[in-house]
Amino acid sequence: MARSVQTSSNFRDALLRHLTYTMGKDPEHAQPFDWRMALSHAIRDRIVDTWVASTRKTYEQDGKRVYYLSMEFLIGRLLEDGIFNLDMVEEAKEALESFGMDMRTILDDEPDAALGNGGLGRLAACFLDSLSTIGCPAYGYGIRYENGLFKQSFVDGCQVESPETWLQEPHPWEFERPEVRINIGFGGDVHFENGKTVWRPAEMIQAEAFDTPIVGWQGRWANTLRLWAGRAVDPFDLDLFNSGDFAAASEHEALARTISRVLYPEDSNEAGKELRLKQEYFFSAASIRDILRRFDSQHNDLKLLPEKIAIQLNDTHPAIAGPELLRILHDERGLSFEEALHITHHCMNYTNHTLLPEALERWDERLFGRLLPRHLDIINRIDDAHYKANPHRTLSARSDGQVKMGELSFIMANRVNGVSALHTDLMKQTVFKELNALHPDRIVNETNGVTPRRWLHSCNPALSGLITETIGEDWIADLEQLEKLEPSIEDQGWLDRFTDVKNANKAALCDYVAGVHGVNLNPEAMFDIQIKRMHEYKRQHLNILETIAHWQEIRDNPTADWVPRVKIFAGKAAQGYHFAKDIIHLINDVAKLVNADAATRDVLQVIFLPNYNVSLAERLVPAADLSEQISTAGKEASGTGNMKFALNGAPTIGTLDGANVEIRDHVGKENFFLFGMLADEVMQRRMMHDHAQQAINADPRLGRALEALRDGTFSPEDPGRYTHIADNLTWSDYFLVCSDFTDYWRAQREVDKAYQDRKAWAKMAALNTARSGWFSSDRTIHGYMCDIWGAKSLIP
Ligand code: D6G
Repeated sequence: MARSVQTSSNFRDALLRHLTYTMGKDPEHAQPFDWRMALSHAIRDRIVDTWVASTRKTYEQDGKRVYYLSMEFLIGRLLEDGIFNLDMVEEAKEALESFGMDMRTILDDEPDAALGNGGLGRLAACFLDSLSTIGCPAYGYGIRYENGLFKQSFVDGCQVESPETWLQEPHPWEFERPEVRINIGFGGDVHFENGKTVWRPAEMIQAEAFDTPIVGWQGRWANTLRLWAGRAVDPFDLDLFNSGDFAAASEHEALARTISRVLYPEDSNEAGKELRLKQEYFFSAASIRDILRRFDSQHNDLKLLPEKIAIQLNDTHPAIAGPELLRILHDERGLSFEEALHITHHCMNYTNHTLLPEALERWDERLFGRLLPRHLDIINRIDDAHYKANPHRTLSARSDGQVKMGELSFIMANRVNGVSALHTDLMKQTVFKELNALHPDRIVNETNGVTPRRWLHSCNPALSGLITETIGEDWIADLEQLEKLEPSIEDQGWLDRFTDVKNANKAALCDYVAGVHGVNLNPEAMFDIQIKRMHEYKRQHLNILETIAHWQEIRDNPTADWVPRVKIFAGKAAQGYHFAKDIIHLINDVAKLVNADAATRDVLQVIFLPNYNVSLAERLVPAADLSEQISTAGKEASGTGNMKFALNGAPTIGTLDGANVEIRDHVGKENFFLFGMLADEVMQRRMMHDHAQQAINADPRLGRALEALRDGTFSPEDPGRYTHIADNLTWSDYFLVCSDFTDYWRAQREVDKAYQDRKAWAKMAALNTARSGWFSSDRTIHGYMCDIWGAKSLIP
């Protein structure tokens, strides 16, 4: 639809028209910002054509709509995405060049929309891309945070946070919908009047819709990402203003706006917890109202709801959407409780993303009841109904003074899914063991995936070009076609070209790091990369301990035949997670010493790149030789970074955890560096009270690396700085860093050996690419459509 109607000279005209009439600039005076806005508007026009046509078609065909509710959408930059999905790279480049502008400069001017913390939010963004590519009518619903995930910088090696400001400049991708404003209530009380239950909230906040079109591959379909912003119902009190109290006059507006102000406010204090719960209800309730409004515009029988809509809860954050839909159907629309429950149950599905007990949401009943009194009643009735149907059990969404969102989601949902085969199995054996026994058909597995458009075609154009030249371009929307590359991998000429691409990507990363951070990396070295949120279970500290031991060993024997390595880290630590922040500090301190060490710096460099985000990942993933996926087995539900690296030709060093298991199955065990305990061994090992000391006693390298933390080697100005990390690893080590260290060291030396045979390494890397086709999010979405939603593509 979108691409063929315009010729490039037309596109140049469109660009100039937007520069002139949207931005009010002439080409002589326009800044990169003006060009970016003009280009974004010119591209957006093409997307809108598709968008309107898709919306119209969904109405005409009365297609089943999928609603993906998520607290996070980590979409990153949209201009490059739009240009690639519309297949307009050359046109856009030529049009800009005709005005003397460089496209890369313009693309890099766009701020990164960081409306998420990590994997869960990026998964939601990949799913939106796949839903549009497949042509499944779908909406993402979330919050329009004014400040996304904080910006990270380092001061003396320590993480410092500052507000993220993606909305400081006008955002060309969204459409404000002032006509879609929904009042959301909080607090107050519940009355029984004229045979009906009525909730009278004490406070109202308005949710206003902002829509962003999400276009799929080749512009054939576009769905909507609808984000809600908090507004005051009465934004301005004129009486207060006239009485001279200017601040109080605008107070309602300021308070209402805090609800969509920041992503995941610090929730270690009571006020923070309350805000978080309010955010969850705010966007879930606004979305449910909007979903019902759209349904009502086409249907008048509520029984049809499960046939016409499917709601997916991305983790428990939107779990309150279930009781909210039930409340509206029962209290406001007059259905019996049983009927309302039945309908709600058949509309709702829940994705579990973690087995970590501290990450499964639970709310104090008093706080919950104060904010959502009617919902607390409803949750009691849901529990009663569940108990009645299963009287021999006492499983409950409410117990010990808490509302348990995981259990609530399970009980409400028609389907519950895990995000990798291992995670789904563990879910059945652990957190939902008893619920699974009651409802054995409810849990299904949908292993995560990543969109090949962003995570290969656009972030790695040279590799994409080589693949297209070899097997044609159909792989972009049908990633399993990558297996057709296998015969070429036997051809040394082709393999050399594959290696040239990797080397060029590494050189580009070196230029970037030198330009932005003033550090010269050795492009000949192996680029060994660990990028993800900082967390003890992800074990960045295992990686840095091995790096320390490696450095010590190189110093012992500097003239040996060492394989040069660059260890690259990036990732943010939660503001209140001090241990994780100390690990960042340690990595930066190790980097300072090691990079300055004349005896080792030719063969070992360490760098921690600040402010990890989607755009930085797009630079790092294509340049990686080795992917670090080293979580304690049983802790990483899936991972998606692991898939991005494999797809871009970086073999994994990893544990049998999350989707690593399936990656290894697909790429072949000879193309994956496995180490570490299995999930059940982890559980057994933890029962030994002295597991860490035993591991330390058995491996002098580990003992020496820990000693370097204790004796202040890396922090001579503050020798005690890392004692607590060494103590934690020696005396508690819940995540079994010490117990896995020796095997990790072994696997790293195998990596060294393998990398020395560059031809064999290139083959291994290329096989990782050729065999990663299954990890497309298109495959995942087809799985959801078929096993969970019963939804269909509307693209003929
Ligand atoms: C999106 C797409 C736009 C449509 C609008 C309202 O912004 O074309 O008009 O949604 O659609 P409904 O919410 O009324 O379906």
